Amino acid sequence: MLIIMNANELRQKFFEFFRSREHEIVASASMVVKNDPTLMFTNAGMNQFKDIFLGNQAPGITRVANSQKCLRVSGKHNDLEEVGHDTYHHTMFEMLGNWSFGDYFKKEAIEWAWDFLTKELQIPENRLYTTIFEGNEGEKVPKDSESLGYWKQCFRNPEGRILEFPKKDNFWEMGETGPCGPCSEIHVDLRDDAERKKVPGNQLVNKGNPLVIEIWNLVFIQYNRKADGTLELLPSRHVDTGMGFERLCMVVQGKKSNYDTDIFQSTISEISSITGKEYGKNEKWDIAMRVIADHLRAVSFSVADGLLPSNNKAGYVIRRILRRAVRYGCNNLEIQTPFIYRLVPALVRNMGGNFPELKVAEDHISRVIHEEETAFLKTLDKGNRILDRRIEELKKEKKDVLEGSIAFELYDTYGFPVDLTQLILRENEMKLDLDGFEQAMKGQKDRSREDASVEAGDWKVIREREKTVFTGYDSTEDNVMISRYRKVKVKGREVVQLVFDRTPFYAESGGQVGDMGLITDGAETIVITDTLKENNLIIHIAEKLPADPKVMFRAVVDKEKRDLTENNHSATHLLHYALRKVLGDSVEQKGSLVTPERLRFDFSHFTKLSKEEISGVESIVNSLIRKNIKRNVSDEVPFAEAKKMGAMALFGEKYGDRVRVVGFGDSVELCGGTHVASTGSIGMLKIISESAVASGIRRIEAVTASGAEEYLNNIINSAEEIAALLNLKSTSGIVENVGKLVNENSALRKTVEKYRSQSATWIRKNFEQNIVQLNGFRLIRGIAEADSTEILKAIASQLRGTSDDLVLVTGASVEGRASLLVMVCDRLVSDKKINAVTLLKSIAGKIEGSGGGQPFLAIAGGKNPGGLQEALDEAEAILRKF
Ligand code: ALA
Repeated sequence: MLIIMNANELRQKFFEFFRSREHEIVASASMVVKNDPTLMFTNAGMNQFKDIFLGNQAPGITRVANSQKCLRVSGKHNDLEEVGHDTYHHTMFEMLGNWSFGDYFKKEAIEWAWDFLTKELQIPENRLYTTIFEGNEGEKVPKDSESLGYWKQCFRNPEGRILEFPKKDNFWEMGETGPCGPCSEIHVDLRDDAERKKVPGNQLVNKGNPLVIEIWNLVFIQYNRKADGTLELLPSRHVDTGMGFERLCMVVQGKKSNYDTDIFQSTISEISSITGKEYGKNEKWDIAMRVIADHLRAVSFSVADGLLPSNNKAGYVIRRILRRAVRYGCNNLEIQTPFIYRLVPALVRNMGGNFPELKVAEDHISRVIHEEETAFLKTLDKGNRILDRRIEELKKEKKDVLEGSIAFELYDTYGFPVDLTQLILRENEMKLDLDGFEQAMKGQKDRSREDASVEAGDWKVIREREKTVFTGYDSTEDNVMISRYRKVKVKGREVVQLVFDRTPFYAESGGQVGDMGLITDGAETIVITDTLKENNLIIHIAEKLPADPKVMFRAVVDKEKRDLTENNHSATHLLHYALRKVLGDSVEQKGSLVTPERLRFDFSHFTKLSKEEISGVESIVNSLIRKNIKRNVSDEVPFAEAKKMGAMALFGEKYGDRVRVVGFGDSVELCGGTHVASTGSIGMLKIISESAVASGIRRIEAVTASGAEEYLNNIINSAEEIAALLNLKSTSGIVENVGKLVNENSALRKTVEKYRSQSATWIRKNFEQNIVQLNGFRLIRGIAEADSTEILKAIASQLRGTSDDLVLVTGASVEGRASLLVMVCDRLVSDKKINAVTLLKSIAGKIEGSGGGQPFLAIAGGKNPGGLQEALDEAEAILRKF
């Protein structure tokens, strides 16, 4: 008998099972990946252990299990378009996994998986199928007979239960490169008895049947896929398993769809109560509810992990996911107002227990989603209007095909899916130029591929090193040996990446930019333009490869830049501390950038900082600087302990991480960056801007030390220049003096306006002395004595409202140049088709000028005031023909 459990109980059951087999249960790693250029989101439980598999990091413990939050919406594993339309694909999902780092292998992995499913959860054996790798000659990987043997011992009757599949199904790879190996999967058949009698389950394995599905994948990691496509044997053999938690819940809860489990039902019933539409009554509604329930999780967890919707990289991925949910809400559920944010509390109630980060960020997540929804609904509305306008124009032009470029613009800028555009066109009996659209799409894809293209060659290893030793906390120079290098093409430009056995160069991370500098062997000097971190490697970007990479080099960091950066980094910590003192403990760091020139600090806070708050923050920081507080660093603190010390948690810590705690008095932070020895060297901090970056997130930019000095000197110099212009001896009186000038200036403006309007009235009256009567309308024309085109405009505006049968053609010589103005009353524009722009263009040649405007008012400027009279005469001649 199947034992029915809710999701939280089931997760705990899995942990218990592996805990009793000596596994340590570790936390899920962040779903948003930092420091790995090949991956934006965690897409499998094994990601956080990649370096252990590759041998770059020693495992602390050899048996581990957990539940990992994964997102599969980009790169090698991408299920986005499936989500909602079937009942078992997701963007975000939980992967239950157990791992052996060079410890147990196939036998235990298979036996335990079998025991957990059939004994612990009592899933009947006759519903299970397993698969093994059939082997591949090209790859020189043999058939996995070993696993076959173990599975045979599991089943009471193995006949027809163990199936062989090729590389596509049974050789698992993390991405284009990286750890990989043959795998063995467990599939479950959930169809009812009649169906199962008709078609045996083994014919449906790996065939896309929603009720015959894979639930657990056991990967036997033995290889590393290299950039040149070949496999290299790893130093040890590992186990990496992944079980789809949502699918397992479905099985255990006796459901036929993942969305019918308690994981999703709480959100779906919330959607039902908001929309008044019941789940399970209408396929169109159901798809939308599944999409929304799924996407809500993906977006909320990403935001909890520190990501914000934006226009590039990972931020763009979650923006697209959220927009997809909004569109389904609009199209299928007919809700045109933001509502997804209202589902956040239900999600947090359901999942916050196992994922506390969700609970902490609940408010923030709701606000971010609300803001995105609101903005996107506006954009959709704009897109609708653009499409409507173009359809009207096409109708007038008697055309029935919309240009591909417009559909593409709607798609690209307004998030309009092309099938929606097509639907609207069909309703108007029109079609889309689909080829044109696809061409535009392809153009964009090519462009973004070029932008993102990074081609990395394979590493040439000179000396095996587990990890580079970073020596740059204490000094900025060291003797180093190259341990590996490779050539990399970034956007078509070739650079060389160097890894050393030890290095004083700080690699970009935690907001602090990477060091620059040089390496030299005495004969040759190579410039290092940047330093990056990739997994556990510290990579130096060099312009070229040294002639002899095997010798020893003196590595020298650009110390001036490093010192300036350190000032800014330590100041960032003090700023964080001061912000919490002034604004309260709800202030949390949301991001930072520390360069030699300035610092940028993003933090959670909902209102603009007042002038007093800003000065309060500055004054706390500057007094801490003047106290010259000594740096206090503890290295290699286990992650959990550091949190206990009260240091702020960061994003992206991984299992096994040991962290560094940096303190300046009461300011204590987890930080791997480099810092001043004592705060006095920062000199001073000056905030130069405070702004909003997203809902609930503010950004402060500041400068320190010589940067602050320069900033203040610039302001003082400007003040002194103003004082000199005002003939003042010092800057002390400039505020009152400038204030007086501003007031005088506005009074003068008013006087000038009054004078111009009077002058316009006088000139108009003069012109009205000799009005020319033409065919159904009257012409007023004349050259005005005016010192500004504004007077001509004033005459036009006085006349425009007074009657509906007037044309005004007037000009003036203003500071040696000619101005010409044509005004046509609205009725003449529509009835007589007199157009001010056309008329102006035909006479502007006389003043050697050009201009434009609207059908009722057009203005030109020209070089030749002598031609004004001729222009007026010409206008009259033209108008006589109407
Ligand atoms: N890494 C394996 C997977 O993701 C378990 O399927």
